[in-house]
Amino acid sequence: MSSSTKKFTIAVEGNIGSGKSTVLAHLSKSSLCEIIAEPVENWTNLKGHNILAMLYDDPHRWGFAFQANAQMTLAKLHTQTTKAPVKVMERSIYSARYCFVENLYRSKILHGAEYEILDEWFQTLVSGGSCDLDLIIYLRASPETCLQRIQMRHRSEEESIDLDYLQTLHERHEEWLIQRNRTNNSPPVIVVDANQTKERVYIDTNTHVNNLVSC
Ligand code: DCP
Repeated sequence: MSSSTKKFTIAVEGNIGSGKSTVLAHLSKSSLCEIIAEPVENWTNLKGHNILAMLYDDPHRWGFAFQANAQMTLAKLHTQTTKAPVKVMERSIYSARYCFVENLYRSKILHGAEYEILDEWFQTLVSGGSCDLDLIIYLRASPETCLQRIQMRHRSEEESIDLDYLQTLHERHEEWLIQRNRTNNSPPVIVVDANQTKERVYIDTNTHVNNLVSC
């Protein structure tokens, strides 16, 4: 396939509040990119149930159900085709597994049996190759910066998020994307300093998308 017709899939990853949505809104202006937004609307209104709020209210009760649903909705988005050369996803099934499921398990919120069920499901969903990525752009921000941004945007479900939670999620992202503890079939990772102004983050991200398409 020539470079002009080849298609690419990128996932934009990073902690809660790292700025993924604003980067995606910016990339949506490029004719190269088609954006697949994270299904937060599905999570705040699953046939009338706000499972994101339920998760934060009672993570022991709802952690498994929330993550099972997140895995399924993300797996569907991975199979979605696009016309533009670059499909840009907000998060992926991989961060659901390696950051959120892992974090809930290590915090003893998910039971070992629930963790194994989610993992087996995950392995099955990714085994066929339909969730493969060509590149991950990691918006790397300090947990303190993320907390400030979360507090500024006032998403009502997220009022209970504190620095400790963001710190542990940050560690999961670092293990996965910097220490590369999950090496099997991992795509290249580009790190963007997301503590910078959003204008600088846009410039850096655009450069990486253009480089991917032109190489
Ligand atoms: N979430 C979760 N488990 C997942 C995925 C997301 O608990 N597998 C939660 C964390 C947040 C909300 O869903 O409360 C959305 O988180 P994201 O970081 O995916 O999206 P944001 O909109 O917060 O990202 P950003 O602020 O970077 O735009």
